[in-house]
Amino acid sequence: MSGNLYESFLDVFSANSGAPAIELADGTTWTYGELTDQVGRLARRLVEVGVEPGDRVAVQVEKSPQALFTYLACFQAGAVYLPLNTAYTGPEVAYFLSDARPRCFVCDPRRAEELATIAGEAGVTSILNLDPTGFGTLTDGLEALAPMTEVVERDPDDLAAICYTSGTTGRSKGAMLSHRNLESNARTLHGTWGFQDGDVLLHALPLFHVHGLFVASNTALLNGSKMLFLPKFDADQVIRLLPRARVMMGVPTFYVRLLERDDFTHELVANMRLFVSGSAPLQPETWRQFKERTGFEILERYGMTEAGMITSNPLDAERRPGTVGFPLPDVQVRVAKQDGTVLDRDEIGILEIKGPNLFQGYWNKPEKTAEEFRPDGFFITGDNAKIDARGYVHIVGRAKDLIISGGYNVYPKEVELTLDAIDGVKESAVFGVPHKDFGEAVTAMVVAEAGKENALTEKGLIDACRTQLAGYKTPKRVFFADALPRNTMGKVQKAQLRTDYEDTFQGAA
Ligand code: MCA
Ligand code: AMP
Repeated sequence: MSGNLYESFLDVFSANSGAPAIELADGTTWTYGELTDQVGRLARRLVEVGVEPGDRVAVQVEKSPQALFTYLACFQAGAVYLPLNTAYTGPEVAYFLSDARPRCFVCDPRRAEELATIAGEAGVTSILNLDPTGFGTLTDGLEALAPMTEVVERDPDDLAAICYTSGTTGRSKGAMLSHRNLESNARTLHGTWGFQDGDVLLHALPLFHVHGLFVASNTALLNGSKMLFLPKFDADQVIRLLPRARVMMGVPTFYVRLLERDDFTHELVANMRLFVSGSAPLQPETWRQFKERTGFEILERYGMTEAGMITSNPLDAERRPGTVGFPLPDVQVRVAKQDGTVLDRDEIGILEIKGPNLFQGYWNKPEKTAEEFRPDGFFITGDNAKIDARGYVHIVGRAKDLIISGGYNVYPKEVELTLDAIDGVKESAVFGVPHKDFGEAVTAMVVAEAGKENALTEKGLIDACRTQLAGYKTPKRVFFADALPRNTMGKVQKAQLRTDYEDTFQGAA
């Protein structure tokens, strides 16, 4: 057996071939046998269009069973899966494709014309498409293809996926994840969260980030579980399906939105076993309200694209709100100062981590990779943390200048560069302020060039950003000032801006 993660999945799939793998809201179901067949045909299609082992396959499509099959087909064909958020605009996609140089790009047919030009310019030789209902040039004529039955041999350290994560400099970096990284994390989570026969996962997360793909899907696949598959989070649909589910994973916004509903009740979740939250801090208040309403203690865990999951509150011991629990069994964590001095319990510093889940570095960026690792192999997460006397990890803030909105990361620098490039903008500062629904909301302060003050409007700047940036990165509000608040060193005082504008979205849903 090689190190290809798909071989491990196949063992489970063949043992469960008659069992349901995916069920859509309208009841359409694929068994594990049908899933295996579809994945084999898609792997054949990828090979047919010239994909070779180690080639990147970039995919920017809406969530569908076929999108999940394509992900698995990449593994079977020995390719490297490169998921892209469907919110990314043309200019953003252009950057990812020119950086990663994929052999094949699968896009949404509704954007095929725009994206085919971009992909062509980036040197992509095979451009296919897939719509939200599973049709497109990727799947055309699939039934006539013989399913690939073999799994391309891969070393455990070979790349399985590249996931882009934005960076402090404004440029996204491709985190390279190996088959070992994904497999170790999936097995660890499967065990730690007690996956068992009969578990049904309510899957409402997007498929193009670590949470929905490697955490939710991989654990369910390893368990041979059924996934109730929603194209996106929709409180009505979640409420309708919860009585048939056993496990749900979500970002805090999911839980905030459910609690707003009067029909989200104790009785509705009688069949549930586990609710997991992550990607952004879950407010202790939300945790308490959820427990009061349902009797369930949400299990909060912590992770990042570069390492998958790192810590988790326990399944069978006390889950502590406001903490992210203990390091996963095969993961080491420590808290250190900027200079690398390791700190004691209860002292606040930057969390550093090491384990089989830790990525192989940033694609094409060896210097950036080197900067973020200690000589003994620990990775510097950029999250401020402390480990308390009982060993629970608390994330207490971020050393990196990062906004997390509804579970999506936004690096202010990228938004500032976009604003600064707009005619009439002298400079800008982008910061996050509290938002009831999204946790934090992207907000900007802009200084106009002399004489151009009247040419700039809030709406004009937001619209201009939207042509360049994904919607979730686009500022929800823009304020104007004569100068940015700076300290004596000339550094923009973002903490000051966050405090000054903290009430901007008060009451916003
Ligand atoms: C959508 N919009 C947002 C967000 N999502 N604005 C700010 N933050 C967001 N997260 C904007 C759109 O641009 C649009 O704006 C408007 O909201 C409606 O869009 P729609 O897609 O209908 O929004 P929604 O359905 O309400 O989506 C909110 C959501 C979604 C359900 C919270 O964003 C979501 O599923 N988030 C999950 C993210 C995730 O999976 N993160 C994991 C990353 P306009 O109308 O103005 O254009 S992995 C990770 O972080 C690590 C590894 C970890 O630990 O998990
Ligand atoms: P990403 O770059 O999308 O992988 O996001 C990773 C970042 O999300 C981490 O570095 C943390 O800042 C944040 N994060 C993930 N889970 C949690 C959590 N449970 N509590 C606080 N922050 C979290």
